[in-house]
Amino acid sequence: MERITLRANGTPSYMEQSYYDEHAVYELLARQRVRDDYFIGMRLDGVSFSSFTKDMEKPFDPKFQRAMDYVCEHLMENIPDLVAAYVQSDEISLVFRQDTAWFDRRTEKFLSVVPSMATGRLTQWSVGLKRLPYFDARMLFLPTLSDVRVMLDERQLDSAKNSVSCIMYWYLRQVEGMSGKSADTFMRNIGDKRDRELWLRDRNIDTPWDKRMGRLFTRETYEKDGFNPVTKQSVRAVRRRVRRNTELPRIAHLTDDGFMELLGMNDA
Ligand SMILES: Nc1nc2c(ncn2[C@@H]2O[C@H](COP(=O)(O)OP(=O)(O)OP(=O)(O)O)[C@@H](O)[C@H]2O)c(=O)[nH]1
Ligand SMILES: [Mg+2]
Repeated sequence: MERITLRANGTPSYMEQSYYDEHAVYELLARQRVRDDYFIGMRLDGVSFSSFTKDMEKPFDPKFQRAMDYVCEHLMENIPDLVAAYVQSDEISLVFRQDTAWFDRRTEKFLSVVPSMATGRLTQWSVGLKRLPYFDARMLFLPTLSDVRVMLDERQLDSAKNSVSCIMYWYLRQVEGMSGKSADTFMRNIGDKRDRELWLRDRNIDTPWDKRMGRLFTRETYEKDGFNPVTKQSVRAVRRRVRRNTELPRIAHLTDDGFMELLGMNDA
C-alpha cells in the first residue's frame, strides 16, 4: 500500500478528487442492472420472525396478518411499477412490470430500498412490541411470464404445506397438551402433507382457504364520478386502485390468460 504522507496544508497525500473517483470502482454492485427484457421478481422474508411473533396468536394471528397486508399495500402504493404482491406467513413475493425503469433497474437499489420500505411500514405497526422487525430480500431475474408464475406458484405450494403443518402442530400443543418435542416427534411420523390433511380432516379441523392459498395484492381499474370545473360538467374518470384478493385459486391451475387476469395485467 502506498505510504500516506501529510501535505503542507495538513491533509493526507491521497486526498485528491481523482483518488476518490478511482475508489468508486470498489462499489462493485452499483452498476449491476437487470436485463431490459426480464421481469423482476423479489421475495422479502421476515428475519427471525419466529422470535418477532413469539407472543402472537398461534398458529395464525389475524392482527399480524393484517399488518403484513399493510406492508403490501404500502409497497403497492409507493412503487408504481409493482404489478403484484403475494403474501403468506412472514414473506412477500413481488412482481414488477417487465419494462420497469425504476432506479434504472439497479439491483443494489431494489435490494436495499424495497426491504427498507417494508421494514419501515411494519415498524410503524409494531410500536410497543418487544422486538423490532427486519426483512431480508432476494431478487429473481425472470425471462418470461411463465417464470413469474412458477415463482408465485412455488410460494403458494409452500404456504399450503406450512399452513397444514402449523395447524396440526398447534392442535397437538394446545388441544392435546403435547410438549414441543413430543409434537415434533408425532409430526415426523405423519410427515406427508396429504397424510397430515387427512389427519386433520378426521378430527374435523378446518384449514381455512386463505391461510392455505395466501393473499394477493394487484391493481384494478374503476370508474369514478368527477366534475370538470372548466366545462362545469360531470365526468366519469377511470382510475386505478389496489385490490386485495383473499380468495385465490391455485395459481398452477390457471390458464395463461387467467394468470394475467389475476395479476390485473390484461387492463394495465
Ligand atoms: N404466531 C404467529 N407466528 C407467525 C405467523 N405467521 C408467521 N409466523 C412466524 O413466522 C415464521 C416464519 O418462518 P421462517 O421465515 O421460516 O422463520 P424465521 O424465524 O423468520 O427465520 P428466518 O426467516 O430464516 O430468519 C413461522 O415459523 C412463525 O413462527 C402468525 O400468524 N402467527
Ligand atoms: Mg422469516
